[in-house]
Amino acid sequence: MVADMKLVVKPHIAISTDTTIGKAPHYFDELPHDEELRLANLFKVLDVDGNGKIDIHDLSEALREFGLHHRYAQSFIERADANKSSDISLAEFIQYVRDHEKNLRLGFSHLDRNKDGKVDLEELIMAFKELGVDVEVNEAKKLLQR
Ligand SMILES: [Ca+2]
Ligand SMILES: [Ca+2]
Repeated sequence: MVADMKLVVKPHIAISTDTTIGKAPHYFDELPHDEELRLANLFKVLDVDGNGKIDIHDLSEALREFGLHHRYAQSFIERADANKSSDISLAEFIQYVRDHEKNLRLGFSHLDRNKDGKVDLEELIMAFKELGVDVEVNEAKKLLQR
């Protein structure tokens, strides 16, 4: 797994307060700390080179690792990059995912009729669409098989 390797290679040096992922500052008061930690960990996986920002190269590589085409990387960065710096900071990432998860939950509760809490193919495709990623059916299948 590339992600695991990168975690080992990544130096444990605090670059600055806003890029220290391990002890993520609490960005959003309304956000439970474990939820923020979950998003910070996801951010860390996507920040392939571990420099505290997700740029097009990080995301292309991460998507390739997930078996997705890198064309999704550009549209995601354009949508999430609030300050147009061409990369995504942890704060931007959390803000973007949170904004879209509100929509996602509405979608999930509608779709998940038997309330088993499992993500099926349809839900997964919809989840990515909400994030601005138009995943094709065969690609979503690959994700579920992981
Ligand atoms: Ca990076
Ligand atoms: Ca940015």
